[in-house]
Amino acid sequence: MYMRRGNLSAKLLNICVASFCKAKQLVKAEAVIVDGIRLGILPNVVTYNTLVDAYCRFVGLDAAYCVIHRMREAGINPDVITYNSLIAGATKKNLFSKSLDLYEDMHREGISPNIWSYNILMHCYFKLGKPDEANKILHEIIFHNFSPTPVTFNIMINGLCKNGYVDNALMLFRYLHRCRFVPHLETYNILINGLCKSGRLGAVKRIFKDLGESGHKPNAITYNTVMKCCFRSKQYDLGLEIMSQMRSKGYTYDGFAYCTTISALLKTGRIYDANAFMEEMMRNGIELDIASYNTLINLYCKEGNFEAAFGLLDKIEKEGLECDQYTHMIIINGLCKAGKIVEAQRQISRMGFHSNLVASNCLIDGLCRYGQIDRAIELFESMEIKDSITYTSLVHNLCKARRFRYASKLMLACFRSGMKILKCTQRAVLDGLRDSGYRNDARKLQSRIRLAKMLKMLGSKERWVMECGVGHLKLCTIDDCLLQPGFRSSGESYLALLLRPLGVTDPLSCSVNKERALKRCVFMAFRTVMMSKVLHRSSVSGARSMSSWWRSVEPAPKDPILGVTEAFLADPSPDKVNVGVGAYRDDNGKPVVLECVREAERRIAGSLNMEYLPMGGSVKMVEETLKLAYGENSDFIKDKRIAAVQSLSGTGACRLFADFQKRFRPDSQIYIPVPTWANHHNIWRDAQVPQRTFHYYHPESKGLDFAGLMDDVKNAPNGSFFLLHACAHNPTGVDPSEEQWREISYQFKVKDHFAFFDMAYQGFASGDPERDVKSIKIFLEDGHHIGIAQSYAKNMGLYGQRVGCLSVLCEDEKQALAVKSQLQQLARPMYSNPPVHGALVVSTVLGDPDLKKLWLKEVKDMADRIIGMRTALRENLEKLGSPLSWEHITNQIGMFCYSGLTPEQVDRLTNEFHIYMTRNGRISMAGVTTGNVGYLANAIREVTK
Ligand code: PLA
Repeated sequence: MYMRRGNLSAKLLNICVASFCKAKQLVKAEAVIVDGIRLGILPNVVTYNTLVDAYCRFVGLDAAYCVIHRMREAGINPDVITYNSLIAGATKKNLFSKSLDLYEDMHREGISPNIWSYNILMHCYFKLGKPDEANKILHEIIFHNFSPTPVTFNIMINGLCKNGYVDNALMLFRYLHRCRFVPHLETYNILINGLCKSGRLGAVKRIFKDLGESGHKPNAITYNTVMKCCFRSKQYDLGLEIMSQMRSKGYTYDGFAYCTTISALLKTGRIYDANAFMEEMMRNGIELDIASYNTLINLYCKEGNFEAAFGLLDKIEKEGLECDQYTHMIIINGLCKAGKIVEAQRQISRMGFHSNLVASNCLIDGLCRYGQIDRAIELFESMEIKDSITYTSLVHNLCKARRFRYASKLMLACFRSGMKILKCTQRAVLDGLRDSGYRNDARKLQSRIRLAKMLKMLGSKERWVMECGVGHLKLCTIDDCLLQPGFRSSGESYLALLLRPLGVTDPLSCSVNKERALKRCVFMAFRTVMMSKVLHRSSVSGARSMSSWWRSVEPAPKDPILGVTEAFLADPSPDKVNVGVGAYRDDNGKPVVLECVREAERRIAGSLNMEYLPMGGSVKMVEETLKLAYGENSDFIKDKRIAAVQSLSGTGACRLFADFQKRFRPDSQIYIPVPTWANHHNIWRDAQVPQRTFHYYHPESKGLDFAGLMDDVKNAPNGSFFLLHACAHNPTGVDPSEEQWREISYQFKVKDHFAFFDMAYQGFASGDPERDVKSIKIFLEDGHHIGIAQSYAKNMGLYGQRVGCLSVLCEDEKQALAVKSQLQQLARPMYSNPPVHGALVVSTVLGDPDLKKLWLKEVKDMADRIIGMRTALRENLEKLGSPLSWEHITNQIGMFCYSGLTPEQVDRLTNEFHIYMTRNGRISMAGVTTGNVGYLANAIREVTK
């Protein structure tokens, strides 16, 4: 009990809650509230705001949302302070777009922002790289006569500087002076920092002077920043003067200040002062990190002050710090550069760096610098591993020593090992050879360079196994070929072997000089192989190859659903049954054209011209379709808040949305249920939207994995896209209950997820299209902005007509118009505009009350026949004495039964009984008839025995 009767007051409650929140003790704060309620003190808006703020700071936005939910349940609406906490919370987590969205939410709730909301908002805009928007906010603040706070200006100045508008920041700063706002010291510091970062030393000096006159006293941050700026602009003396001013004011020096000062002193050649500083720093026990030590060691080495450098090395050891990989190398490099080769070698052996490549490279460089090139060559030859730096530095120095032939030999060796040498060094060698009269060598070298480049292009290093189109050919470098064991003696046969696949039978017959001929032939073979490889490559990358444009195109795998129909059609058996694709059949197994559709066709026959529909399709059809999904009298339709276009049936709607998602939320992903209609994966894959999955089906219970689903929804990053089946889930036939949909919707709200409904079977779940949109209705009631893909393939039997609709619910009419125009823009280069006939059929059926009634009846008939077949299949299986449970056949709804048959069992059904279905065990109940249900049940019984 944290509250006791006697001193009861809401104020006291709030004080208690606030102090616990401040101390990060949220559990206690909650306990106080519970106690309060028990004693009759109800938390008020201040209490809740304190909690929201604490949760935002210490826990996370989701937790804060929960508090807001409780708050609303208690009848208290969030106010500007609540929203400010949320916005600040999102901003702190760098979720800047989220902050802007929250700001919009606040606006929508009719809550006016205060100066703090504006401040955070400005900060977000800057972070998002939108200084113009931030500027607009500042104008709004001034225009609405809100009093800007010093923070307002700090944010503006900082933001402008960081976005590269230093001059505007300066202008704003001067404007402050003119308006007699006295800028705070922090404002000065921010401006100085910004100016410093863009190298504006002049302005820094002026502002620093102003600061002195303004009555503020510069603090350590000011001094440090100005000093840094001076050093950065190489004004070491000025920097050092600032440093002494700072010291005279008694500000303590930190590691950073020491380091920059020492570095400046060294750069101005005041080694003595630098050492004094270093000693002082050590005396003061300032701790440096290893990177700072490395910087200092490097500076000392450059100055040739190795004593100090080694001193620092000792200090590092004494402090128990770990040297990183550079520390010793810096010293070794410094010693080499200073010509102290012996010391460097001593250091190398002390550290056990004998076979260290970097250390050896330093040594080679040092030896060459000080004219000991032969020793460098000696060292080079003894090295086991070399890199391009090793080669480049030696070749470069050999050129300097005018030893071009040796340089060219090394250069070749370098290429042969698959490494590069600097272009200018290559040129120096070639020029050098030519100038010294070795023209032939230069020419040879050049062709070798070309060859090396070609090989590099082929991605080859030392040896190549290449495909030459006619057969496999193993090739080595030319020299390697000639050195093959036994090559010289049985050269001809080896070569013949090499060249046979290329159609060369007698390579040597016409030549006198065998060895030259051999070399030449190998080289020719080489070139042919390389050419074939190049051609092969370019054919892979889409260019023309010699034999065919599409040689690299492999047959695509069969579609798991439509491939079943193909196989079914190819089967001559009279017993064959197709329960693969989800297409409705009558009880004779024949495709059905609905009576309402036939009547509509009669009515429109001849009235139709063949003009293009607009890019967005038939307006009338879209209007009727939206009514089916959003409700006959939906306000969203009246307020024109829905962006909708006619689509190429359900698939086209999904694809159009996926492309839209990729274009306008390029970094987003899509969460897809497991399992789902197989084509969903293809659609979002081809739209290049990364896919994630969420739990949906529980194989043991053959029902919904609600807990798994909710966990995945909760764990997905806020603002994720989810694909949901509005009803009659394909393939499982398992839908969430109404209560579960409500919970899903609530969690989506908490997490700010986007729900995209694929509604391919409206009417097939319950027999009534209106009842089947329950899920969508719940989401709409909860205020979600959703997207819907609708299809008339199944519920109007218009499979091949490809009529459907994509809709996206927007914030207002303006946004809806923008979204619609973008959807049309996406459609235009894909298929320009949708087909007209089916759309006219749909609008005729739905636009006529009698035809619509007939349609509703026919939908119900189809659904009822399927339900009847479910019972028949189950009963048949049970009658046959199958010991397994077949309850799920009648529990599941919609067009499919997710039977639980394994892929092997499905294969047996197909091979032994000519029954075709997808390998995931999905049975399209629409293909089951009174005539085949017994046969089907028997076959299933057989394969599940
Ligand atoms: N969404 C789902 C969940 C589907 O099952 C289907 C069709 C569609 C969209 C797309 O239908 P539409 O483009 O023809 O409007 N699924 C079928 C056919 C019926 C198919 O795979 O294309 C199936 O057998 O699963």
